[in-house]
Amino acid sequence: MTETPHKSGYVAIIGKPNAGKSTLMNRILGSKISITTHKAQTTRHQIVGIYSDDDTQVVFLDTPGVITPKYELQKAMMSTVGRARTDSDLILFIMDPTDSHPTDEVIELLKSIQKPILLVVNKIDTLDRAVAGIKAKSVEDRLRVHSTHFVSALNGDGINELMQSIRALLLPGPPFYPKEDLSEHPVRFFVSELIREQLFLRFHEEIPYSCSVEVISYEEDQDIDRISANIIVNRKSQKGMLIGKGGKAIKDLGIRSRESIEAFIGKQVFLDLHVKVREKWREKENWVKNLGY
Ligand SMILES: Nc1nc2c(ncn2[C@@H]2O[C@H](COP(=O)(O)OP(=O)(O)OP(=O)(O)O)[C@@H](O)[C@H]2O)c(=O)[nH]1
Ligand SMILES: [Mg+2]
Repeated sequence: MTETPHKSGYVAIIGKPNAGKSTLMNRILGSKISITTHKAQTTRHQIVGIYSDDDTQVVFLDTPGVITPKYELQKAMMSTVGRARTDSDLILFIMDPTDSHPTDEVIELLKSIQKPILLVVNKIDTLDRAVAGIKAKSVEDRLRVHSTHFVSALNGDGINELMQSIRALLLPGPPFYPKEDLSEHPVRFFVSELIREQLFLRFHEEIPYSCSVEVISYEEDQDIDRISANIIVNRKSQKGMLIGKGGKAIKDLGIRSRESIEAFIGKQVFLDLHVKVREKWREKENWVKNLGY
């Protein structure tokens, strides 16, 4: 019997905002590593998600949705996409066939790339396969793709087949991370992301896009982790909206965030939230850098 060699590689997940990139990565890993919401531009960083089995390790790079950047934060987000595109061995181009806006920016970003691009048509649970096929064709006509896959990141349809195709394209190589690792970010990072997820779920219009979350301290006690975090807003008027009447909004945000952090780390949490104003932080390069983007 010949032994199959161990394979490994980096796979970038790239696509428009809201296409389901983070949902897809979480589905493949079977674990919520990257936050997901119904709002566009949820993901702001490169989120590493590590898939391992006996003879494979795939390091997925989830990325922010591709847009034409308007302010410094978005510019930093697009540099992140560019880095993932460069650092990966192959690319998953995730598209949402129910999105009526063109995919021009993604095609532009990927058209000169000399590595395999797998077109992943997501959300097939929501529309007719033939319609999805027509949408896929419109991309295939403009971009050289290695293969096209129809999946539902939400219910898992087509995910095993997609993984088989990814595996087939990987080169023999050792694992980069211990096999039990799922990611590489510190707990503080996940905490700030889970708070940001609640901001996206609970606030509207400009608010979630104007906030950043900074974990100020993290103390581990035997039975409880004590976490203090600042929510940075872009304008003074947003502070009042975040706090709400009699502090109700921030209190509710704190409860929901604490619950999701507790579910993530499997331990009781005391969460202390404060709102800070950094006038126009999104537009200032030093602040954007300072806040970890
Ligand atoms: N019906 C359906 N909804 C999906 C599917 N995949 C993702 N979604 C939904 O699409 C929305 C966006 O999902 P995300 O995973 O946050 O999308 P994203 O591409 O990471 O978005 P950004 O981080 O903003 O670029 C969420 O409401 C998901 O639940 C799918 O296969 N079917
Ligand atoms: Mg995302």
